[in-house]
Amino acid sequence: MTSIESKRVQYRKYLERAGVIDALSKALIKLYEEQNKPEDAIRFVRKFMCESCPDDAQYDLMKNDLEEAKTSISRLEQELERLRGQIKKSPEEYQALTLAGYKSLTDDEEHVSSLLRKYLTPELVEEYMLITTSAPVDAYLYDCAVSGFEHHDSSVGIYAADPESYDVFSKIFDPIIKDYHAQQDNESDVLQKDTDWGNVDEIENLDPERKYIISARIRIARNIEGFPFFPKLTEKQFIEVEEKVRAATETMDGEHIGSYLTLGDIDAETQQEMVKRHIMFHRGDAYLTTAGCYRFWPTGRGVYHNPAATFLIWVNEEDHLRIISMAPCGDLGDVYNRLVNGLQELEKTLTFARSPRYGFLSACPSNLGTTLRASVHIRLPLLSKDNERLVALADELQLQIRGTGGEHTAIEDGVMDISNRRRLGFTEFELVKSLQDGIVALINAEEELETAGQEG
Ligand code: ADP
Ligand code: CIR
Repeated sequence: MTSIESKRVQYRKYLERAGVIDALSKALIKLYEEQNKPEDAIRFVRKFMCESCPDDAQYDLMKNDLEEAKTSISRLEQELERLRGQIKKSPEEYQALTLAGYKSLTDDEEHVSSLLRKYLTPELVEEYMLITTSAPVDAYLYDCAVSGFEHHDSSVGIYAADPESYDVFSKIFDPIIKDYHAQQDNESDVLQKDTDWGNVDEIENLDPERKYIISARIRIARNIEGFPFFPKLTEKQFIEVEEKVRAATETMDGEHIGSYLTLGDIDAETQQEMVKRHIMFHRGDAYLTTAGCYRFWPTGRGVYHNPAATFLIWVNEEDHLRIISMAPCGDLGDVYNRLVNGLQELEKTLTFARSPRYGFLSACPSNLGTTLRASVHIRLPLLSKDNERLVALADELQLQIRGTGGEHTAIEDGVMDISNRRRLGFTEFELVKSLQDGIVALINAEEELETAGQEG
């Protein structure tokens, strides 16, 4: 007997000894004898074999228990956050955490690509680890860098805990910002141009035949002046920000008219469904978790949107506001126009944090300046098979490629999210136009591959 055959025999004997063959046979005989064969045969077999399986009523009870347990966990988590917030770390603790975080980052020889690692020197750690931004926020370098200290695979690795962090810790933020936004040789005091939405009519429908583009979206980030960013927002401030945004949406007009939904009122299933439709954000990004973004969740979080879900405002996701315009096609012009009008309405009542050097301020340095990310979800099956060419083209065109589930998700079935990589150093119009030109170039490249395939 070969060794495989002998293993088979041994396995069969084991199944017989354990009563598995007998139990399965009985279930199959029972199914055979059933006059009305059930639609779900597997459920029938499972039920027959499982003596202590719950009946439907027990199952409903267990489901309710689970829901209650989840609510209770969420309440306890909030309570824990509140209590944690009351424990103030001493300067010595901050110092020890900063030194340990920096050591772990620099000891890691495998993950070396974050901008935090590239620019944070022992001298800067020494200079900054014990100073803070103004009271009552009192943000330390550690509050900004904790995410990068823990996640060595970060691309940036640092968030500003409040607007002042950019100035107080400028020797670490400034080179990171210049590097990320390709401004290395810019010696000017002003890195961001004045806001310019340009001639909206020059932005067009990029795929009128709906062959490649599934949807288009432009978002900008805004933070309300006078409040810290998410790492240092208090529970009360999360609520205040939400209230300010909700009040500002009351004057919305025309296609911007919608309603505000606070996250606490949305059940988990509906929320999941809204995330899938790209209407709502979810909790769970590992980098943001470490940076403290989900403290007091779901307090102060929510979304405003019109019935068509083409104009939306996310409240307290990563920034205080993410203002979003979308369309289920390639009409970038329509999307752009709606975004500009919606923002201008909000600006009548809200004042947003802006720095003379960096433009509009966001928690993540990658979003500074215009804070604008224009993206299309696009199907490029041939180009996506030639990853090297796709990446080279994207680099040349200053485009970023993500999965369609959002940042840090994978590309599936040749469908990807392509957006402008840079947000600072250019006007809003220049960036949207650059995405438009980039997408036209990618579609041309895909068409060339289609033609080559037909000819070859
Ligand atoms: P952002 O930083 O722009 O908010 P994410 O990559 O985290 O970016 O995406 C947030 C959400 O927006 C995700 O649900 C993502 O699928 C959705 N999204 C991004 N671009 C588009 C697009 N062009 N069409 C539809 N949904 C989009
Ligand atoms: C990181 O550093 O990787 C995360 N904190 C996210 C950075 C922003 N996103 C990006 O560069 N694509």
